[in-house]
Amino acid sequence: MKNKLRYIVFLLLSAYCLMLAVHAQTPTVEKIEPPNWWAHYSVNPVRVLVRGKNLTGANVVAPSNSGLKAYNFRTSDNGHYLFFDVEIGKDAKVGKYNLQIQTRSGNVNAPFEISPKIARRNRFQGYTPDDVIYFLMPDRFADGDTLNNDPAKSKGLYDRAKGRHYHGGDLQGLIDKLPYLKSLGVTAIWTTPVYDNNDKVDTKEIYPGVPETTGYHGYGAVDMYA
Ligand SMILES: [Ca+2]
Ligand SMILES: [Ca+2]
Repeated sequence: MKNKLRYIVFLLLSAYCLMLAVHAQTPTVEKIEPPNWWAHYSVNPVRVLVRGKNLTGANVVAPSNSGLKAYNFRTSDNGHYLFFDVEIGKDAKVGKYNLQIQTRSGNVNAPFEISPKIARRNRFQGYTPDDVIYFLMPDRFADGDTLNNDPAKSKGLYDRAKGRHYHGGDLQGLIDKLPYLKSLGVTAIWTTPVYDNNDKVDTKEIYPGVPETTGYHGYGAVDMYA
């Protein structure tokens, strides 16, 4: 009787351990980039990157009614990155869909949206040799909104006493100064990147006498779609 009880406990423990092992390998999704693409866009298919865990050997299946097709799956050796192409069919309808990521240890959904085509008229304009281009760094050009100077998620990176910390400039400042730029004869503006940059102090890009820098210049993007 005692042996039988031991055997049952052993079986239960084994089953529990197996369950934990399978659960530990279940794929997860942290981020999908880009999170959307446009119907009838000239760039098609679009290359998509999923960041997550346990993505090794993944296939991606698009919903049958979506008009989307996923193929060319490739994962990094550590299973944290999955690349694939999404083709948006001519009949694909605008809307929010779930792409199902399938691995041998389980499935997980990644949201993906088809957005309406954006009209070109009055939205996009190139430049010519006749343009006068003004290059500026938004953080250093003009502070049009002091409320955004020291965001909670990157507290302390704003410090006007430090040469390579954020100084508070923003797009509102640039908008406020458009009449000034126009008065100079400027017809086009080139800014340094305005993507979300690292929320921590940069201890790698350092200069003599400057032990800490930040992404105030915009060239340390961590999220192209924030
Ligand atoms: Ca500001
Ligand atoms: Ca940031």
